[in-house]
Amino acid sequence: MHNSSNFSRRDFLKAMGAGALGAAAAGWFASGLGHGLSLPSVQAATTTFGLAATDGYADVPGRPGNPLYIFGFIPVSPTASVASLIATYKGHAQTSAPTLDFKQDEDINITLTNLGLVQRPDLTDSHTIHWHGFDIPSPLNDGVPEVSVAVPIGKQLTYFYRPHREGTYMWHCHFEDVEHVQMGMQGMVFVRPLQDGTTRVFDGKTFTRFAYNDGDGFTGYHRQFAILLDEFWSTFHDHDRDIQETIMTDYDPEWFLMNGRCYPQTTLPNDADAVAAGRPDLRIGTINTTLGTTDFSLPNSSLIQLNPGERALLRLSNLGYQQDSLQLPGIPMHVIGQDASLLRNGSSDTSYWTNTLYIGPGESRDVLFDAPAFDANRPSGTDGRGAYNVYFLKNRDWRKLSNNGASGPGGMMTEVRVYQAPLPAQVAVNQTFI
Ligand SMILES: [Cu+2]
Repeated sequence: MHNSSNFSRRDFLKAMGAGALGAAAAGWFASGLGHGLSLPSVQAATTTFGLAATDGYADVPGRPGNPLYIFGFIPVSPTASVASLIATYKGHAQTSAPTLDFKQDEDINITLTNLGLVQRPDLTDSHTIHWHGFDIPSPLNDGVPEVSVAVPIGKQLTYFYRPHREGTYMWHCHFEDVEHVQMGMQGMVFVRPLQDGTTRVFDGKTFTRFAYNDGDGFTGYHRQFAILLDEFWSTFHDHDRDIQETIMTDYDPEWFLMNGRCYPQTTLPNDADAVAAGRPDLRIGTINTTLGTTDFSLPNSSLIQLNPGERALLRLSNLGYQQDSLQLPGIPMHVIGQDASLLRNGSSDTSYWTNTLYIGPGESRDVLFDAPAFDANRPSGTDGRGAYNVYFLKNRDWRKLSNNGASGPGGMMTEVRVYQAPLPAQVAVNQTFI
């Protein structure tokens, strides 16, 4: 902790207006529904919600019976006591973290509670929330512990935000950040533009939702999907479990992730247990070997479900330590945003069409693409929504399409499914229909 002697944490909370907590609507979580929170249908002017930080385990394909030790953030009630949160959630981490979806100029209160670690009671690390790429007026809310404060075990801190710039970002813990990010303390955050809710016609399509305040519907979309790219390196996770040091320059990850999962986990629904989906070999509900419980430790789907002709917005961020290149064979990609900036300014349009998208660590991209017509002659599949055509959004590096040498395709890949029968309207980002 870096508390100064004349400004206590209590003063800080008072200054942040923590007394208003609980008076406003709950946050709009894209996922984590299995933890008991529901999706409110209305965005309030002030959004208040809670996150808890702890450890847990995640099953990864190609390593049966030996889940990876992880750290993570889970969505919790912002008004629950520390004691009740510890009793309920300690040791039940998830990764990736809940996707945070806000509107421009909205006030946001996030209460972070540090529950401590079950597997490593000796490790007394604090945690923080860092919104990567944002202009933050006060370092107190930026989560860099060396220049502000962090949350010790058993304590709570309320962060305050009012994001003024729309776009796609990412967030993570900044305490021992190379370690905590690799261990799983990372997620997507994006800011929807004030233009949302207005109607624009562009390219002959009618839009009410947009990636940016573009003025004319240039960034309009019908469905949006936020996908966080990352890698898992077993050495780091095993060493953290076993109280050993790791030499980070030996970084050699075996799992390449979208929203914390490897293909084909990536195509399973949000929060679903793969056992229930008929694929017990792909458990995303993990047996917690320490607590003897089942955790939904990989809750966030990357499945992209579309109706023919719909325009999709892909919000991509990379919090791994390697550059990635993504391809979507059969569908051209229009890159309209980079690092939360619209690639157009007046008559200067630097957006581009590509079949290979490059994205480095700490970077984000906004990509639009149109779902093709349904074609009964294309290779297809069938799920609970009926027949679909499948397109693969995948890393172009074949070494990142494997799950630690297990047979079959794996790694950083997901499916774009274009359905014959109409899907319901999308209410939440990354919503899955089963
Ligand atoms: Cu942390």
